[in-house]
Amino acid sequence: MNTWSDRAYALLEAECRDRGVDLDAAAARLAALEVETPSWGYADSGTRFKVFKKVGVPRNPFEKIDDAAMVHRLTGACPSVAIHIPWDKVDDYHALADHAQNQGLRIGAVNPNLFQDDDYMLGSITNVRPEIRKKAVAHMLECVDVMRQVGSNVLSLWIPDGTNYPGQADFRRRKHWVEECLREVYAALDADMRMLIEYKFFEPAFYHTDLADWGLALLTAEKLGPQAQVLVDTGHHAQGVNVEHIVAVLLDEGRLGGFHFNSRKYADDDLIVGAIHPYELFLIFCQIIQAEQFGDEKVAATARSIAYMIDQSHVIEPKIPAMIRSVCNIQTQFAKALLVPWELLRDRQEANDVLGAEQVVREAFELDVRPLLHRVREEKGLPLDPMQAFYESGYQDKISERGMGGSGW
Ligand code: PSV
Ligand code: MN
Repeated sequence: MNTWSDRAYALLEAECRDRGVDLDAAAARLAALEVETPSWGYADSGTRFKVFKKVGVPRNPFEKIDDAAMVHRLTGACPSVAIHIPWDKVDDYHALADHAQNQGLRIGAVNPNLFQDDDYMLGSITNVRPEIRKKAVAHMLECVDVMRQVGSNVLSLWIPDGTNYPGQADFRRRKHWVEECLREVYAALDADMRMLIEYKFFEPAFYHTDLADWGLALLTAEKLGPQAQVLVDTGHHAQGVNVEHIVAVLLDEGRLGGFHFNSRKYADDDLIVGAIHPYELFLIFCQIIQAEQFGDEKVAATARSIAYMIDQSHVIEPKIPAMIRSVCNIQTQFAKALLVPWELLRDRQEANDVLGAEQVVREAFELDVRPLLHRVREEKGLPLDPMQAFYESGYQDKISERGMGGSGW
């Protein structure tokens, strides 16, 4: 360790000792944290106004995996990559999985795409035309088959369906179609596969969406069975919604399956995780760590099986550094949540000490956890500063040879 880290670590150690927090246990849990990166985060993407083409962007799914592998080499925390079909459609999925494995990666969640086909303009699994609903189901079944070929056990579903105007469609009929179609897909899952259901209250539809919120996603998951769980995308809530409360409820019900992390200021902005509301991210992790450590068997098991995934689209940012920054920001807030003195917090809650309890949580957020991150990286033989290591690696120059404008939406 360098001298600054040594001094800062000693300070952190003293603070943890004072609060009765086990720093070694925190380091071990932090070292085990895995965050999945999305293949589409390495590709060209944009807003509805413009897709900016970039030099060095992957030209195919294999090159997206190369970039994801680079992020894993530098952070040691991203051993899997999510794919989106058909964006990542290839002739030979075994070859894609082998390519990942050769670089120390595995394929993670498989994401069907029900939002880019002309047929889906008025809905996919809620379309009033049965042949379109059938087509959407067939696509999801194709994705289950892809899962088998690449060795994935997470089917990650986002259903973009909704309406723009009152009267446009019948809510209850559509609700039945959602259940009917997803039941068919659920029935095709192998025993070790999970279906994660993502909700979003707006966009592309603006009057209503069929899976608008965690309540609807949970209701649907419960109707399907134990292999169905809810996925929380941090960008998919109205302003001011208490996401950590949703997380706590879903954990308690054993139905929190995964996250799509990103940051938002206004809507589903897909910015770098932790860039806009780091305290919210920390408070989400607080709920999870508390559930891991103090939840009953079901709750603790649910917390330990959460699929942590990033869902970002980089429009103006250089894509690989943006991903590394996101991973580091996740590690930072996760580390802080690991340092909350839970027993002290419980004492203050029992005493109805409002400000005392708030202080316990806030002070963990205010800790400087950089030396803890350094310790974990050093123990894993990783660069202490993955961003700096990327800039010094020459990788960006190497991928410039790919030229301008790779694969995008
Ligand atoms: C929808 O906004 C979403 O969050 C879903 O997860 C999609 O699969 C993803 O974005 C596409 O970028
Ligand atoms: Mn998402």
